[in-house]
Amino acid sequence: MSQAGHKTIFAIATPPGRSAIAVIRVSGPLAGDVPALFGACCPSAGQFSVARLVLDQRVIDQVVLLFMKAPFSSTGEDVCEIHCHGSRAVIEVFLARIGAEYGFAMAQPGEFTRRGFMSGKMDLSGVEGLADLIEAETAIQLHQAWAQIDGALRAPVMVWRGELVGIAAQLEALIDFADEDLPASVEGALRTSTGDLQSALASHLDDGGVGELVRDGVTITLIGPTNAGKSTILNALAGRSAAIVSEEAGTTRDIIQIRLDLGGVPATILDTAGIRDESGTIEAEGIRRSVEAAGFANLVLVILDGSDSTWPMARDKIDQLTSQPKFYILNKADKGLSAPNAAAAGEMMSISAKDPVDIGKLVKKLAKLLVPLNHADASAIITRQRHRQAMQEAQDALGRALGHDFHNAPEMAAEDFRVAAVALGRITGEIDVEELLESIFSAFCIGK
Ligand SMILES: Nc1nc2c(ncn2[C@@H]2O[C@H](COP(=O)(O)OP(=O)(O)OP(=O)(O)O)[C@@H](O)[C@H]2O)c(=O)[nH]1
Ligand SMILES: [Mg+2]
Repeated sequence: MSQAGHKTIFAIATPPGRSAIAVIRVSGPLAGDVPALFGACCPSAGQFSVARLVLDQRVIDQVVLLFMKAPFSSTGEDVCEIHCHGSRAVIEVFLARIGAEYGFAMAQPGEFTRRGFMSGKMDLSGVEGLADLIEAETAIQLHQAWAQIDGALRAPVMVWRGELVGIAAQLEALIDFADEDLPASVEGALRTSTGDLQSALASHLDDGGVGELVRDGVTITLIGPTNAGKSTILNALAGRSAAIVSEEAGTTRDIIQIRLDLGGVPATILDTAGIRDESGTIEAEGIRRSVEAAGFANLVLVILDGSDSTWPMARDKIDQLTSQPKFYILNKADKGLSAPNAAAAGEMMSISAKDPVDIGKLVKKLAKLLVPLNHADASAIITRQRHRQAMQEAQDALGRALGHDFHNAPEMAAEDFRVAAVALGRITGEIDVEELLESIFSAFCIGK
């Protein structure tokens, strides 16, 4: 893309505030002129230099300057970076001086990435991968983000799309020769290719949603009768005293939340008010919130006092409150398990919240329950709902295409192949890209 007509944009690329180093990034046709604004020479393309930047004959900072020539930069434009000391005053002076120069404008959030996308440096799934990388909290999230950036989804989608366009073109050619018979071998080959495509799409669609799970994280709500040990378990999982624990029933009222890395999947764990009948207004509101929190959890962890013989009744009561997937913990195993005959092995686990070994086992169990096939290993290529929708749309269109008579209605089949190709094109951003860009680019707000 030509650089002409573009403003040169600039922004601080590191988080605001004091830091050892801050980076000011400039991209556009005038990027190479920035060092001269401060009495320094621009380094050669692909090189760096150390320079004292001066304004009104006074040193502002000693910096490292980097220069990348179009198109060999992340935006595809000339890019100059100033690595300065992370002092508010230094940054302020640099930004003010650059902003005062004709042809320069402060970058909008995500504008560097947008320019990279527009210049063809990245496809839409790559831009999403970059946004995911910035948001990543666990190692598996970052591996998944890098797989996206490196084309784990883009590469197969481009191949499938190319094949679909090819099949549609062959069918369209037949429309002009309607009277001639389509040789059986050609139709057979087209149907086989379509079947192979369907299998490829199906194998990825049938991934148990693990990519979205790794990206979005999961919510686990602890719920149970008062005094069962919910807050004790939350604290043990957090490794700190996040919630008040006491032998008084009805201690927790508000929802308390912690974050946990569950085998690479980021999890939000919610501790809630204990469920009981006789309670005051405030506690009743707490209980209402508990049930509400259970309603949006990926997993409800029902905590019961296993040493109390009434736990089977308590379990039945909780079962009435929510229909979300549940797993049951019989806590206080150190005091001896009461009513052992009522325990169902598969969906229950007995622990002592005070035993770190048991807590370790619980973490493992949760990771297993929440990560389908236990393979949160960043191998899934579908990481967003929109990828899944587009691939499902393509899959449905292929099913319809195969239902047509290639001899008598090639145009109908060709149309369905085109619909499938368009659906896949949305994944990489070749089609319908504008409405998606704003939401994705809003992730790139660092330093704004
Ligand atoms: N012996 C034993 N005591 C436990 C265990 N877990 C919790 N407790 C004790 O049980 C009491 C209640 O624990 P909490 O964690 O406050 O229980 P809770 O379910 O959060 O209670 P509410 O917030 O009132 O609903 C405290 O005295 C804990 O020390 C356990 O595994 N073994
Ligand atoms: Mg509590």
